[in-house]
Amino acid sequence: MAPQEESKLVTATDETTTAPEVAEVEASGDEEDVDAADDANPSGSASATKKKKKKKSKGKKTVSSAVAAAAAETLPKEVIDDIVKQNPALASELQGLDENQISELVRKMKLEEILTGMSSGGKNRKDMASYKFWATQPVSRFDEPEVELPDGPIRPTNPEVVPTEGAALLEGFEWVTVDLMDDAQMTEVYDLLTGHYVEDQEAMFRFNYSKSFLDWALKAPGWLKEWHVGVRVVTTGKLVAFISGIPVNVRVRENTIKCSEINFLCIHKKLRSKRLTPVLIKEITRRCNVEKIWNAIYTGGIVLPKPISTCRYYHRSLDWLKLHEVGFSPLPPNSTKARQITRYHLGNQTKTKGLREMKIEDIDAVHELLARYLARFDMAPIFDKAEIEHWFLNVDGPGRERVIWTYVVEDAAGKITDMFSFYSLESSVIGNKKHDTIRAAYMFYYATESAFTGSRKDLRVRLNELVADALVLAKKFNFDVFNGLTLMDNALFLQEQKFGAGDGQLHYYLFNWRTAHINGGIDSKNQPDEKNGSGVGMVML
Ligand code: MYA
Repeated sequence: MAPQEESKLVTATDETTTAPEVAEVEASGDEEDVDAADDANPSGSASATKKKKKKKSKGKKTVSSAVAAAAAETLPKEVIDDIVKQNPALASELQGLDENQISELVRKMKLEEILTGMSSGGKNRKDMASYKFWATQPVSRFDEPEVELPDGPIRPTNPEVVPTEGAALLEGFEWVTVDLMDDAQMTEVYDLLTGHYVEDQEAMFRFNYSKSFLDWALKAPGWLKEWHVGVRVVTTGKLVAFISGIPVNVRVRENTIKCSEINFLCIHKKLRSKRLTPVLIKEITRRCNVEKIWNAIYTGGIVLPKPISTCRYYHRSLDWLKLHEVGFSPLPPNSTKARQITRYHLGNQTKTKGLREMKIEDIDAVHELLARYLARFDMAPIFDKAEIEHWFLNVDGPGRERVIWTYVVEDAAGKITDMFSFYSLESSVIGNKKHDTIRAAYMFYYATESAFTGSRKDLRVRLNELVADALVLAKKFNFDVFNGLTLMDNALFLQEQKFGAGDGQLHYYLFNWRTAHINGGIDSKNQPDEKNGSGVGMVML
């Protein structure tokens, strides 16, 4: 699982911020040991160009044809203006074009293109060849013919040709397998990510995954030490790059694929734009292939060839004033601080009868309920019981910070009818005098019998009850904001529970697996798609 890219509220309406995206910022601090590596160029060509990819997608299959047709042909001008306004990624791509050019471009775009900020024929248009590395990889392409191919691998696999050793790195660097059972090495990964991992576009916030979080995320059942890959400077031993995988079974429509879930790709700021990323990706691919794993799932805030789905970030303020003070939540022009604080006020009591924390005895029931619930989506993990225990039950211990909160609802007959969970992920606030962190709770998995016993309206009502309680609990545990995406059935509660749109999107990718585009839960106006929901049932950390 892997969520990516810091997002913050957008200003359009009463409640919003701006969204997360990969930001490559100037190198800062912590530089002494990597200076020797300044000229490192592991793949032979260095490009210092600051790139932000927004590409044309020629998806062979698109989302609901009605919506796509509307987006492509029939949108009136005011709707087009609205689409551009609601979608910061697209707006930034269209800067500098006149009104007619914008209308023309947006009319020609498919929904999935609008959502990723990719325009068909605009100034951002780039062909596949411009992705020097990704054009060589077994991933779906933007320039594929619009014919429907069956789901399946893109490239045949051949265990005979898997190299037994990693490709040579440039002199001065070496591959290492990071031993995360060793606290000192875990601290090195933590330090690298804390200083150099994902930031928002304006470099105001940076994800700060705690060591407890990394322990949880990187030691999931079946984890392999060899999939925790590092690059060190030979002379100093300094860890300057990292990429990881964990094993996961993912169902994509009717196929279940044994995958690695790739996450925490990070390169020290002093080593950016030196083409080290392709080398890291090839090495983790090799190590997966050694284990006979030929497919992967990953997410990112940037557009690469080619998203199978795109979700949008939403944020529910819990401590509006703090979020405002750090620049996360702007004050809407038609509001006051006092009104904003009142708007986001929450009581301190949950309301759902039978709600309690999940216990070890609930594993079977949660496993069964969640499996049925996730079967409703086009793409979802297939968890076994060990994974349910790992992902949902909090592990206490000396020096461990709490990462996961899971609640179940037990009815009068002792049956588990609902469950929900959220995890904790702090962000460092960069350069703010008053606050140095934001404590964010992220919506994780949930499930409810209401999906099977009633109408979509009943499901909506139940999810709103559950999420209202989740917000109360998150507030009680001192979180400042509750984040979610437009995946699963989130479109049914985001607006009612006062989540505001973020300025970030999360793109989902599959390596070596072809499938049609999956609905990310946003409609042609980049708003939660209450009617169709999302086909994404996979939450990435
Ligand atoms: S997403 C989180 C990514 N991490 C960050 O954003 C942290 C902060 N940023 C950094 O550390 C660097 O900026 C990174 C790029 C490392 C992101 N995913 O080395 P370069 C391509 C994939 O000169 P840098 C996560 O963890 C780019 O298009 N590719 O670039 C999931 C270009 O290729 P092309 C990316 O800026 C990771 C090339 O790299 C990404 O110095 C999933 C340039 O390399 C990205 N996020 O460093 C990885 N960013 O020429 C894929 C840039 O083609 C896994 N690039 O355009 C694939 C499956 C593998 C396993 C398969 C098993 C079978």
